[in-house]
Amino acid sequence: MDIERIAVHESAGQAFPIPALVESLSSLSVPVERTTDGETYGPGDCVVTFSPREAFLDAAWIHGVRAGYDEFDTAAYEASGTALTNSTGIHGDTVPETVVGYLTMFARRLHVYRDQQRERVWDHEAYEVPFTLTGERVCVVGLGTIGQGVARRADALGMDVVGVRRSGDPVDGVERVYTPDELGAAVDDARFVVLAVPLTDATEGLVDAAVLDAMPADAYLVNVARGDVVVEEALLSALADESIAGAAIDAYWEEPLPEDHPLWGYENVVMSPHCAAFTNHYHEDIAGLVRENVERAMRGESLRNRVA
Ligand code: NDP
Ligand code: 7N6
Repeated sequence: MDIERIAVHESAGQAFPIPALVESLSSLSVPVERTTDGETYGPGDCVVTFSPREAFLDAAWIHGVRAGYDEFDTAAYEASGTALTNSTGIHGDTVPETVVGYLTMFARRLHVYRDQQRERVWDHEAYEVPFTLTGERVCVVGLGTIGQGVARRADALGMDVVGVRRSGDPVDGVERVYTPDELGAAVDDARFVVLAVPLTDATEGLVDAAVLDAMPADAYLVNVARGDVVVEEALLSALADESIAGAAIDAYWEEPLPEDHPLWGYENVVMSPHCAAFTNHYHEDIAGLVRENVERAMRGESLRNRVA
C-alpha cells in the first residue's frame, strides 16, 4: 500500500484538536492535512476520522479514532478493498480510571455529596449506606484493553474480580472468567457489573431484563461500551422498580441524550457525556497508531488493528 497523503477528517475534532494530530504526525514523509465533507479521496490516501463517510470508500485506508467501529459498514470496506483500522489498545488507562471513579462514587456516596454541595446542604447518608470497594465483587463483561484495565485496578483495590469474554481465556487478577452464555451466573452475586464489550450482533441487547433481574438489588450497572448493549426499557424499568441500586452510564442509545430522557432524573445514576476516554494526550495515542501503520504499509506489512 503506497500512502501519499494523510487526510484528517474534520469529524476527528470530536476527540482532539486536529492541529495537534497534524503536528504529531509531522515527522512522517507524507503530507498531513485536514479535510472537510465534500472532499474526494483516492488510492494514495489514508483518512483519519471519527465517523464514516461514503467518500472514504475510494481511499486506500481509513483509520477510525475510536475503539468501537460499529458505525462503519465493514462489508462495504471489504467489497471496496479499502482497509479499515480502529483504535483499540489506547484506552487501557482512561476508561478504566473513569470506571474506578464511578465505583468509588457509589461506594463512598460522593455523587450524593456533590449534589448536596450545590444546595449547601450539610448532611450524610444513613449509617448502613456507605460501603468500601474492598471485598466487593465486580463482574467485568468484556476483558480486552478496557476490561483488563478495570480488572487490574479493581484487583489492586482488593475487590473480588470475575469477568466474561468470548474465549473464556484466563486474565491476571480475574478469579473466574465466564463465557457469554454464562452471563446470568456471572452477574448474580456481583455488586458492580461493568460493560466493556464492542457493539456487535452478539452484544446488541446483551443486558436485558433477565440479566438485570439476575443482578442483586444492591448492584450497580456501569456502561462504558455502547448504549445498545443494554435494552433501554429494561434498564429504565430496573431503575424505576429499584431492582438494581443504580447505574453509571457513558454511552447512550441516542447521543446527545435528549433533555427529557428519564435517565437524567435519577440521583442514583451517574452520567458522563461519552467522554470516559477523553484525555489531553489522545492525539499522541492516535498519532502512535497511525505512524506505526504508515511504516508497516510502506514496508508492505499488514496493518495493526485491521478490522476490515
Ligand atoms: P477490545 O477489542 O480490546 O476488547 C473487547 C472484549 O470484548 C474482548 O475481551 C472480547 O472477548 C469481548 N467480547 C466481544 N464480544 C463479546 C461477547 N459477545 N460477549 C462477551 N465478551 C465479548 O476492545 P476495547 O476494550 O478497546 O473496547 C471495547 C469497547 O468499548 C469498544 O468496542 C467500544 O465500543 C467501547 N469503548 C468506549 C469508550 C468510551 O469512551 N466510553 C472508549 C473506548 C471503547 P475476547 O477477549 O474473548 O475476544
Ligand atoms: C472518543 C472515544 C471509542 O469507541 O467510544 C469511544 O473509542 C470514543 C475519544
